[in-house]
Amino acid sequence: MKVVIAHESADFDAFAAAALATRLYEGAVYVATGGFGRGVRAFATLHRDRFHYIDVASMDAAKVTLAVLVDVRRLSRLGKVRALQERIVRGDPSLEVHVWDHHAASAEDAPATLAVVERVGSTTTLLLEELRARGLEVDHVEATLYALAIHADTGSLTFANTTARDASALAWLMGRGADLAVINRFLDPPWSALQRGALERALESLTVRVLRGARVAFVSAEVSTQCEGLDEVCSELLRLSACDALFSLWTQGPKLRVIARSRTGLVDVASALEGLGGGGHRTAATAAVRVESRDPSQVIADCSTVIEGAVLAQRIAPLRVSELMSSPVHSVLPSADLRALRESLRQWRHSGAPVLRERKLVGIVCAADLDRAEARGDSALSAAAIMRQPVRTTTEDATLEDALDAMAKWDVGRLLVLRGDEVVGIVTRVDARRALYREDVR
Ligand SMILES: [Mn+2]
Repeated sequence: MKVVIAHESADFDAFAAAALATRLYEGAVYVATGGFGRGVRAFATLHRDRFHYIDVASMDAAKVTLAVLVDVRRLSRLGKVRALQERIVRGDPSLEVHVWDHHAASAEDAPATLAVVERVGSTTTLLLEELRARGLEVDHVEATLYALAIHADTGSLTFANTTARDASALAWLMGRGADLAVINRFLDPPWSALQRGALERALESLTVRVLRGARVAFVSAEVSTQCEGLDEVCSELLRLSACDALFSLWTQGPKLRVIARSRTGLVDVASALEGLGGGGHRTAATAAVRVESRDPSQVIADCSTVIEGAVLAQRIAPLRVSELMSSPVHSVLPSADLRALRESLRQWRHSGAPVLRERKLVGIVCAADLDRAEARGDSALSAAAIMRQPVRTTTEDATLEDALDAMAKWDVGRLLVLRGDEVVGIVTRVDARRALYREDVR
């Protein structure tokens, strides 16, 4: 017997990769080992005659000769396959193990006879490349599932893990008739009343702490055991909180489920949940804690303390204005005449300069204003006559985000950096852009 196994609570990438594997391995059957995610189950039910799977109870682990693991190789995520897992771990010579995966390596990865592991956005991309290399085709229903998987795992090609290979695979599938209406229906299904209730109660509990310069939100609420899709609720809460990271703690039956999201990866939420036995990615992680006979609010308080301690132990270092700014700053006196001003800007190769009177910032002049003054024939004027006010300023310990917000808010491309009254630097749109595009900063 040849089996395909994806991870438990299979997402679209796992489900699609399993479907692809059954095409690449003739006679292999997908064994659903640990349930499906919210949208996946609805899709799987509707397409069961197209994308077959059997329940784990129908698999005789002793008879398996080939196990193809897709979108997973961490043994603890295989689901309810203890007997098969035991054969994998002991390296049973009568069992071949093939792995197709895109996750980071872990200490508990299954030993494999063949492993195709690459850091692309979705495992579906890897298997689809193999299918195409063999000259095989897909119809519009298959194309829809595989496209759905790539959309789901790459955030429609916007997540940091996305590669050009995922985009090519998606383009190919669109050419094969991947149906956008069906994709949209399953990719972002409407929320249930339980999810909306969870969101509302969690929002009421929202608290924000500044930990090592990062804004970290905590929410907690009790939810019914019927409530699915708390991961979506958590992502929405992060967006609404406008924080760098959010930890949501849900009392659900006998368990406390912790779901965390990090907006930019500044806070590593996977490592923050390690102390609770959880894990995941830098930007998305989960943990489950048994509440048992303890007071749930005490468990929430204890877990929050563990998380906060773990975040404080991280080397979180948002980029500061002090690292971006140019210093010292060339400045001009209010009395500088325009010809001297132009000559200075040319020499410094700057398009503007602050105007200082007795070392106090009184205005800013820029080449464009100089051009206008000269065009009007006002070249006899001084810097004081054409300088602009107020001058927009920031401080050395402001973050890149603060600087970007300030530039956008005031529609300026330069911020003078002040320490008390003293001008200690200047940060420009070019500096900010260089940091944003991660060119030679640090
Ligand atoms: Mn995946």
